[in-house]
Amino acid sequence: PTVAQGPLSTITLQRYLSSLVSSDESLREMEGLMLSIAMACKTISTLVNRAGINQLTGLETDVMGTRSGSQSNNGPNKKNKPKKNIQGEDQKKLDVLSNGVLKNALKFTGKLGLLASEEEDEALLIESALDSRYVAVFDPLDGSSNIDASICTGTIFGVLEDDSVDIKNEYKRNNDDCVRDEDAECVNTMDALLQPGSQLAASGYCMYSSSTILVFTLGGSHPVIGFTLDPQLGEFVLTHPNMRTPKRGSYYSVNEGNSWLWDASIRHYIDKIKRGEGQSKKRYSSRYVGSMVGDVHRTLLYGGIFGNPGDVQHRNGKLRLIYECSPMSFLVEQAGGGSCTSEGKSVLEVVPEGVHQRSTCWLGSIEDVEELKTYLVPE
Ligand code: P6P
Repeated sequence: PTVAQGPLSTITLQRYLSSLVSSDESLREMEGLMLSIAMACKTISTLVNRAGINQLTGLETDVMGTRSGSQSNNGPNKKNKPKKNIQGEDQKKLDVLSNGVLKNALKFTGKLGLLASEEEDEALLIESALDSRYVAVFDPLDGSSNIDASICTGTIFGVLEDDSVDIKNEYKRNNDDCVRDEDAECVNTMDALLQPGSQLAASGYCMYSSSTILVFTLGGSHPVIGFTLDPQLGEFVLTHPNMRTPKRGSYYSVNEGNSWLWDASIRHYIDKIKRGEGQSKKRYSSRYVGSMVGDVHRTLLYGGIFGNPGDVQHRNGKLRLIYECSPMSFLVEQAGGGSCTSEGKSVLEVVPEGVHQRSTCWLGSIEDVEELKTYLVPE
C-alpha cells in the first residue's frame, strides 16, 4: 500500500489509516477498530505514566472482613485481600483499569461482537454488534508486575475475522453475554475466538516505556508499522514505516532462572550461542526485561531470539496463546522473523482449545529461530 509520503513526523495514525482505506474500502471497519485501540492506548499510557502520582500502583484488592449485611464499609478489622485473575495471578489496580479502558473503547466502536481479555474470566459477547465482522483478543497491560518499578509494560492485541454465522442465534438461545470455554451451546461463538494465529486479520502492541510506541500489522501485503505518541500533539505519528527484523541478531532473551528446569535441548542451545559456538560464531549477550512487549520490541528492532520455553514444572510455559503468543508471533513473522513452540512447531498453527490456554513460544530473527529448531527434540 502506498502512503502519501511527507516528513514522517507529519503522518499521523489517522492520516495513515485513511489513506489505506481510500485505496482499499474493505479496511473501513478495521480503521475504526485501530483508531479505538489507539485511543485506549493513549489513555492507558497516561494512567501508566501517572500511576505513582495517582496512587494507582499496587494490587487491586477485595475489601474483606466487613460485617455481612452492613451497609457501611467500616466493618471491624477490614482486611484487603488481593484480587486474583483467572490465572490465579494478583491483579494490579492498573490491570483492572486498563482492561476497562480497552474493553469500553472496543465495545463503543459497535464493530465487535466478541472479545476476550486476559483480565476477563470468560469471553464477552456484545449484543449490539453480534453480526460484526471481527472479534478481538487482548492483554490490556502485559508485564504489569513491573509497574511499581516503572519498568516498561504494554498492551497486546489481536483482531480475528468472525467466520462463524451463528453467534447471534447462540446468544438469543442463551441470552448470556458471557461465554465459557466449556459451554456446549456456544460452539460457534467459541470457534470464532479459538482460531490459530495464522487467521489473525491484525495484531500489534503498544509499549509504555521511555516513549509510547504503537506497533501493528494488518497482515497480507501490509508492513509492520510503528507510531510514536507525540505528547505535545497527543497524536501517534509515523516513526517506523516498515519494520523488518534483522535476519540474525546477537541477543538471547529468556528467563535463565528457570534453566535448571529446561529440557536439555534448550539448555544446550543457549549454552552454545552464549559461548560463540553457534552457527554465527558470535557470542550472544543476554537481555531480559521480564515484560514481553519490551523484550519483543527490542528483538524486533535489534534481532536475536526471545523465548518463554516452558519447563518440567510448567510444560506449556507462562504465556497465553491467543492474546500473547499468537499476536506477537504473527507480527514478528510479518516483519520477516520466525516463531516456534518448544516442540519446533509454528506458533501460528496451534489451534487454541481454551481462551486462557498457555503455549511455549520462541520468536525473533529467522536464522536464530531456525538454528534453535535444529536443537529441539521433535514431538
Ligand atoms: P517469567 C509478565 O508477567 C509476562 O506475562 C510477560 O510479560 C513476560 O515475558 C513473562 O510473563 C515473564 O515470565 O517466567 O520470566 O517471569
